[in-house]
Amino acid sequence: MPHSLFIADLHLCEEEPAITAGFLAFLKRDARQAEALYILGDLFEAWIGDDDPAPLHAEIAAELRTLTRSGTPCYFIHGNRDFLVGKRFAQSCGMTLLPEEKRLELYGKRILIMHGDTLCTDDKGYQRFRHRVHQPWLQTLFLALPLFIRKHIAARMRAGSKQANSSKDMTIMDVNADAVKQAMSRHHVRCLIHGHTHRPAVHPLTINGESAERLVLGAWHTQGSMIRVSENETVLIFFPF
Ligand code: LP5
Ligand code: MN
Repeated sequence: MPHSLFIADLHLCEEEPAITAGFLAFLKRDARQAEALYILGDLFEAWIGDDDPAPLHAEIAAELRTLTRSGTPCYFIHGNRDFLVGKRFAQSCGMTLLPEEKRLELYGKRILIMHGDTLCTDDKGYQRFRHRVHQPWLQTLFLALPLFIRKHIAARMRAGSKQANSSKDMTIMDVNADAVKQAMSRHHVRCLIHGHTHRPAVHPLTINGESAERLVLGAWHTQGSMIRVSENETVLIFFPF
């Protein structure tokens, strides 16, 4: 049955080889059989520029290139950890960068996809932080810094984020119900797929009096998580690495 796959929040890094191995197996097994693969952000734990020579990045690019050359197109939406993934890296993977909100028409269904961080509007501290680091001039300045300084800044930000999160209420870090409804109404969809919150679930909703659903992808900590969309189903799946 023709289908497309969606994943997010793998947080790939050198320190977690089991997750990388799980992703590479997923690319060879599941993704090959899909009509398209959509990566909805936070593929990497942290991205500080396409010029970072980390061997992990080259390995992932080579495997994604193999997938895209074999005939499965791959699309990428930035996450809050890898919003600096650029055209150069995307090109080396053969994948297409999408805007932060994208409406798809798949198998007769309209589906909105995004990373999910923009829906967390109650997290004012994060939204302020996001607004700052998304300023093009600041990104250009950051990318012009030597790699070791960028690594240092990224580590400081990660530490700052961990500290801030430890004192934040759990509900603040989830999506805001009105933000969800507004985004879905804006794009005229009854299905939304996103990641970011690491709270995998299928939430039934009512949007403008019509039944709708929000599917949340899981993070790849100890198992993989994907959503498969075909003509017959839209389903959240977990699988071992
Ligand atoms: O990522 P996670 O799961 O910990 O929490 C997120 C939000 N945090 C972030 C920050 C990222 O983790 C940092 C990633 C950096 C990698 C790329 C570097 C590129 C730099 C480019 C500069 C132009 O996204 C967190 C949310 C949580 O999700 C749930 O939604 O709450 O938000 C925060 O924690 C934001 C805080 O409220 C404030 C941020 C403190 C940052 C401290 C900055 C220190 C800067 C030092 C510079 C020298
Ligand atoms: Mn995220």
